[in-house]
Amino acid sequence: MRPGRAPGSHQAPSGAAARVLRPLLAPGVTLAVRLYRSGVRPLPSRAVRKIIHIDCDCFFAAIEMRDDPRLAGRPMAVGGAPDRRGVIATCNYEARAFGVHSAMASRQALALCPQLLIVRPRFEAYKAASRQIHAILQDYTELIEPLSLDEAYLDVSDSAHFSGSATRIAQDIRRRVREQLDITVSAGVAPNKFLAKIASDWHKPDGLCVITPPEVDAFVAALPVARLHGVGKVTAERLARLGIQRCSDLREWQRLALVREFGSFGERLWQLARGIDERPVRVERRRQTLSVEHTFDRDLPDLAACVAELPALLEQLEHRLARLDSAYRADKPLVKLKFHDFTQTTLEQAGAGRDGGSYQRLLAAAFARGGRPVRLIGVGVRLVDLREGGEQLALFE
Ligand code: DCP
Ligand code: MG
Repeated sequence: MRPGRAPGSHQAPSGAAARVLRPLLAPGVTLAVRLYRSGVRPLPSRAVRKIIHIDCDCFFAAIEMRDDPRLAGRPMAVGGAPDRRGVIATCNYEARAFGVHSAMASRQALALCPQLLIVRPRFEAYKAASRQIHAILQDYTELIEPLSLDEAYLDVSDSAHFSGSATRIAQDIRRRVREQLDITVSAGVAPNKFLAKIASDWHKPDGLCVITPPEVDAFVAALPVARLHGVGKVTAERLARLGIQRCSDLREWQRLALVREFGSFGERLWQLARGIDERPVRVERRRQTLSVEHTFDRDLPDLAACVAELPALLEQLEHRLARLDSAYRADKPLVKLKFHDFTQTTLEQAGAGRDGGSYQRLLAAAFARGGRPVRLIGVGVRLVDLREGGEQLALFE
């Protein structure tokens, strides 16, 4: 990837808008982001970024196959027992060929693939491998955002390694993980986080995909909307009903029309469809939500049964909120439901209070999306990080 100007980048604003906004804003990148979010055209204040996303291939399963080679070359999974309510944490690619996947009930996995071998997880081994990978990543940049044990973003825009070539850094990381840990990792290189993450998945397993700035526009246009961050099964179905399959379809929608249809997520959809994602790589991950959830021993058959569980969950949530770091402010309420078939949906409502009535309304709306017995209920709040000037941002939104 070579540095250059992003397609469609714009000059700094001038005139009345700048005069009104400038006194309220901090300089630099934040300025760009804030103005952009305020509706003024985007104005990248620096050269295009170089983001790498790395993601190990069938991570828990890869560690198990490495440590016991008898497991390799046959369908295997890591997870809970098929009796009771065990679920698959992950499985190797041989098992995936049978349709087995993460979060599937172990019993269902065995029905699809009777010869599947399911081993119990060994979290200590996974954490040790994760620490080794992290140590490798730190040789290239300090700007690392771990997402889970096997996944991280790196911002190598200012890295001096390999003459600043993000592609060669990604190749080197893959080589070193293979040599030192004896597992494979896929990597994506792109100008932002959302595309880097999609890219790391593009040539999985053991793949590298690079999306250069000039390639972004065509790549995103052809991208199925279901691949977009935040578009789950329910939203994908809703988009499909509107005739939106690919980002090129999404681009035909006015920004306001999307906001009307999807609330604040409509704004995000509008941006993603154009390959825009200004989120920085955060070294320290900020909490974005706080929630409590419970998986029930028996599925809850209807809405009334779900509503009956609300008071206990809300009480737990209040306890957690009481211990919340003062750097955060609790904002809108959210409800998550996982249905008996493991599909899930999350709903939140801007402007609603955190009272029982709000949660009950959200629960009813979430239940209506699935209309199936419920396996898990989560209740939570979205958080505003007061250190990020989130309160100021609200002025412009
Ligand atoms: N995991 C889990 N339950 C899930 C999803 C994942 O316990 N529902 C665990 C097991 C995975 C690990 O987290 O090995 C990493 O998750 P990924 O989504 O990256 O999946 P894998 O690394 O297993 O596979 P892939 O090759 O698709 O990245
Ligand atoms: Mg992975």
